[in-house]
Amino acid sequence: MTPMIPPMLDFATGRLRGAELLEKSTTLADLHGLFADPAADAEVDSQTVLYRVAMLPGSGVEGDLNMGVTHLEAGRIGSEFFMTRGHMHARAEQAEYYFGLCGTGLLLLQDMAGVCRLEQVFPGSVHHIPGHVAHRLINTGETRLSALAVWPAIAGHDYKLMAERGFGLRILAGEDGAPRAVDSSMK
Ligand code: PAN
Ligand code: ZN
Repeated sequence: MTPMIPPMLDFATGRLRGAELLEKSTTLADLHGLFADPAADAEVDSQTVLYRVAMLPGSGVEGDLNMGVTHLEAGRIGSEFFMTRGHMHARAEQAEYYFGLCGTGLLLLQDMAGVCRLEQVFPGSVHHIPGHVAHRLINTGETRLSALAVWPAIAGHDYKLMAERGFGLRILAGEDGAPRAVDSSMK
């Protein structure tokens, strides 16, 4: 019997290979209204791809797991660093793991009470995202940020909840370009 060659993940670059991947790109236009500065948003080509997710096709059945790699580009809209849309799981109790592969950034976590915390993302970082916690990746570095995610196939994505509530923190570049967390209600 010849052992099969499974799909492969290059941990240095986040590149997934060897399977028919599902790929989704998210452009600035898809994230319309998410960034704090509409004038800065309007200055950037709306078709700019901010991030891509490459996923192994999952069966979707209860008990199965999905895995995907998010590649989030480096850049800013005004002073605000590129970020993912962010979501709560549709089955909110379902947890997830993120693993930093390359680049540097932050994982913004927000619970149902609106309490936020940040974790540093870097090659080798491990992030447990409990159930009932919304999550968003932010690239604060100068190169692409790639992170592996593993989550239950039944979790689903609820984007509406966080579109309505908003995340309580924004990550902006200071005068020196270094990231700082700012209360979203402050201008
Ligand atoms: C990730 C995210 C991915 C893209 O795979 O879906 O980083 O972020 P948005 O889904 O918020 O656009 C995950 O958390 N899956 O559950
Ligand atoms: Zn998730």
